[in-house]
Amino acid sequence: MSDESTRAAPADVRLDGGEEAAARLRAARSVLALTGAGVSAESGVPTFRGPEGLWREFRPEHLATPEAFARDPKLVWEWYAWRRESVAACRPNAAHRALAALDAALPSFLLATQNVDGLHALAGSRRMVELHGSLWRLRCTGCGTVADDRRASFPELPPRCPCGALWRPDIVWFGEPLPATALERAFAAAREADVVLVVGTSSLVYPAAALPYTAQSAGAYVIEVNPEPTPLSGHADVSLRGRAALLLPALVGRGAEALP
Ligand code: BV8
Ligand code: ZN
Repeated sequence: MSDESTRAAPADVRLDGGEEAAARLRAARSVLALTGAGVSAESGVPTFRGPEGLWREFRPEHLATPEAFARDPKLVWEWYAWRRESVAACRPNAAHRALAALDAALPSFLLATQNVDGLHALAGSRRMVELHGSLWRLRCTGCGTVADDRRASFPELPPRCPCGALWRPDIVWFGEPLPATALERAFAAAREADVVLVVGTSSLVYPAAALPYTAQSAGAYVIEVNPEPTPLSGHADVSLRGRAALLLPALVGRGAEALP
């Protein structure tokens, strides 16, 4: 993990057109933040669709499905065990901390994350929904028990619940519905938001990717932070090209000092 991502951004970071974004954030009373794998990239967590997104010769889309789990639960669990082990060594970066600062400072705030790595909670985010579940929670395929589990490794793969059935990661796979309460909270926040901050996501996966559009049609100002263009970039009110760990502290810093 590079340590420059853990230091706050220098105050003179150029926001390249983000001055209005910072001003909108300063004036906002209600903010929805939507994050994806890119916000954890500078903590050393591989993104899904980046060059390092491969695991052995597999693509995530081929492993993160109920069909893959039914066909080969051991292979799917080897992927998740590998991800748990690599994420366990990662720490939140300045982007995670900037979002936690926004959470602490704003009257109305929600962070809707697609990430399953748990780094937002570690950084102190409180008003948060995990739209795609968590690497650190298991769900029994037999009795339905859901359990927090941070074991560094399992005695056997695939692991079994005391009832004898297989545990599965409590993660939303492709083709599976998102947790209803989390999704409702996220869309309610989108309808109320003055500003939506979309950070580190390729904006390809639905229904999470629909949130900024819902917010914008309800009058919100949409800010995107991503080093690359995405399908959202042409629709966002401003799309800041850059790394989250550098731009977010600058954006929020200029916003946070005057936040109500
Ligand atoms: C649903 C859990 C309906 C796994 C994930 C055909 C069949 C079935 C469904 C569909 C279908 N066609 C479309 C769909 C819908 C599908 C979908 O949207 N597919 C896409 C691919 C077209 N959606 C679903 O299946 C969803 N469920 O629709 O169910 C339903 C309803 C009722 C009843 C039954 C069914 C479920 C979606 C959730 C899937 N699970 N993850 C796991 O994590 O193990 S999605 C997966 O992609 C991850 O969760 C990830 O969060 C998500 C989005 O990816 P990103 O986070 O954006 O990551 P990515 O690598 O793509 O991009 C990183 C970005 O960061 C890049 O833009 C990069 O430029 C940027 N970046 C890099 N470095 C930085 C940075 N940004 C800032 N700073 C940096 N330093
Ligand atoms: Zn069980």
